[in-house]
Amino acid sequence: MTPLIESIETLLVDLPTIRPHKLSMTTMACQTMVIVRLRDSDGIEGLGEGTTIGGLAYGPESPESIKRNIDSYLAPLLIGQPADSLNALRARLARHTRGNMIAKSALETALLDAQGKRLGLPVAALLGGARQAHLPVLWTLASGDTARDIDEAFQRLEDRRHCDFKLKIGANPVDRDVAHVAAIKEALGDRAGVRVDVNQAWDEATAVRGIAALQEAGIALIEQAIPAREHAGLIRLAHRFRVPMLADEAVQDARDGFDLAAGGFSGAFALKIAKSGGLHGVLELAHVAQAAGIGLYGGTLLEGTIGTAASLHAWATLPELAWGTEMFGPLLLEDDIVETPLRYHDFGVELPTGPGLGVRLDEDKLAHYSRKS
Ligand code: MUC
Ligand code: MG
Repeated sequence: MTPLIESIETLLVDLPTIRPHKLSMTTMACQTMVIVRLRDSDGIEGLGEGTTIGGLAYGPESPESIKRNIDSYLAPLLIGQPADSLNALRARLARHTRGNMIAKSALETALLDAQGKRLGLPVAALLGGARQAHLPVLWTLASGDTARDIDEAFQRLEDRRHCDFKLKIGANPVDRDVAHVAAIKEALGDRAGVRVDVNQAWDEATAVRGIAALQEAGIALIEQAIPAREHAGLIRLAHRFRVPMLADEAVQDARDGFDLAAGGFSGAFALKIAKSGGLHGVLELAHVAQAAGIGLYGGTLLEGTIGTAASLHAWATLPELAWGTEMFGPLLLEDDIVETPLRYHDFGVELPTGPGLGVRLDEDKLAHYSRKS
């Protein structure tokens, strides 16, 4: 008998970060995850996670809106439906609700986790099978202090945790940011790759000035220097500079990817399950990028272990990603809500094995960190 979706529970979980994480639009001291527990009529439970950065600082969904919109609008569309018909369920959500891609990603993750557990298969196998079992992971230096960032980078290199670093800039005047980045690159030399993420903070004229200096300093990749909607500007920057551009906020899904590619963009796309409404949507974007010769990068919205594991299952189905991944979210958090953390070693992370996502909740930790009201 086909199992039906019986209930969907959402929890807000607040976990402190190991240090302040400073981006152009906010500084995080805590990460709030929306954890989804989806239960089917055959007793199987699927887990999902919907996470953003800094409340409403990053995008139009906040943790509270993700929870509320799942509870009020999305979950009622799924309850009572066949649990094993993911394509039909995605179409149903798309037909009756707009936007809310992080919420949809959390639900799709839970549906895939449940189906994997039901069939005894990892999520990657449901997506056609993993091509990689260990994926490279960079680290973001974003303490807001140059000397502290340099110490942090050397520690990570010594521990063989990370050998590529992304620097968050855009909060300070451009010359100060460039000096900060150049000092870190100079200290690290050829031992590590250094990239920057401006998180949309510059206008195009500032970007031209900043990128010229960053290119000179040996920076490998420039992420989202100008506002998300300025596709034409991003294409101009890609044509103007030798250093490649990485589109992040500018590219949510396959349609954005197609627009940018058709407009002549070259460089790379940051893939995020949260931007594309789940694993299938993000793989559609990856396929557009592949068809257009645009590089792939496995991105994060700083999810905890559940969202990170879900992303890894998607990235693992792709050929080697030109720019690796940034799936370090769990390492930025002081604690975890799963029984066995992901295994980070040799500058990367292992794809979890076992049915579904391959992660199990630690119920005591979950209860401890769950918001009570
Ligand atoms: C972003 O915009 O890329 C990814 C790593 C990080 O530190 O912040 C995120 C968001
Ligand atoms: Mg980014």
